[in-house]
Amino acid sequence: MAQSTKSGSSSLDNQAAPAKAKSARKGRPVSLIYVPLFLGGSHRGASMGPAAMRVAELPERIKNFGFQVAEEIDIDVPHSVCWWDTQSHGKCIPEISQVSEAVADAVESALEAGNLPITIGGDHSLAIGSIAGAASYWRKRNEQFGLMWFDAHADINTPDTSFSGNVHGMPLAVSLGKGDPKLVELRGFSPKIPAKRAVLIGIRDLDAPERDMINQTGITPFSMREVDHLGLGRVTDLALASVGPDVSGLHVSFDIDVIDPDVAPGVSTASRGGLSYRESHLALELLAESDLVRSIDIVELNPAFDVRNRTAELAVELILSALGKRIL
Ligand SMILES: [Mn+2]
Repeated sequence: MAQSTKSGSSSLDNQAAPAKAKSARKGRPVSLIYVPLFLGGSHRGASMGPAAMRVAELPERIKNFGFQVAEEIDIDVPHSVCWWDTQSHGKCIPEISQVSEAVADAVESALEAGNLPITIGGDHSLAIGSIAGAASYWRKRNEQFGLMWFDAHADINTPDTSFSGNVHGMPLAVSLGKGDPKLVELRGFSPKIPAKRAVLIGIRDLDAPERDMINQTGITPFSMREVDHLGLGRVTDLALASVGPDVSGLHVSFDIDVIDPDVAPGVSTASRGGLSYRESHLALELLAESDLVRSIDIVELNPAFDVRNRTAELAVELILSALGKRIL
């Protein structure tokens, strides 16, 4: 069974106070949820993502920025033989469903506690769980939330359309209510979010069935063409307008492969022509300024393809931008 182990804040509090610690910010305490999930992709190195983020001192950097790290949770991922099954149209679905339950529990509990859950991958199939947890939280309050999905890919395949059978190409479809019932029906309701409150940003590498699916579902896409044409600042403003004025919060699902591989080489499925270093920061700075970000995924870090951990260090910096770090 997928289990989670919690380490409370006490061990963190015992560390020496950093010399340059700023006064506490008014932001919510952070829950770090580490998910070394690799079962949704083709590259086992994604399982090392959470460790690389710790090597890049993620919790320390968050505390130095003035936020409390309320908890660090490690989600167990089974080392299943399913991963070698190349024939399946939906690889490891029972195992990913099990992990998704644990991720959903952790994210929902963090939100209930008034914390900001940041889920660290691991492959993008973990968003099935994190979005289920966030959706469950907002649903109980009868409030709406928006979904900002940053990715080179659309992740909107289903077992019927996928060429690879890899579930990390399916989590957006699942969240919109399409795909294997074991994933779609998590938490007993579907869809987790209506397409009109979800946007895709930075896409550039799509399968033909994914184009149909984008049209069919009505999700709002901002491809790299729009980013090039309008600039990422304008695209982010349009994305915020698109999810509607009545959302109480945002879930940000940030696939690091949305960034250009020259800047972020440590990902499993690199695609040229992505966001620049500054564009990736700007998007998260602007979302932080909206004051709506309530849950975050940072996914697809693959240290096996990284260069001296620089992609992990970039991912840590991006999290700080999402928490409100700015140039001035
Ligand atoms: Mn993705």
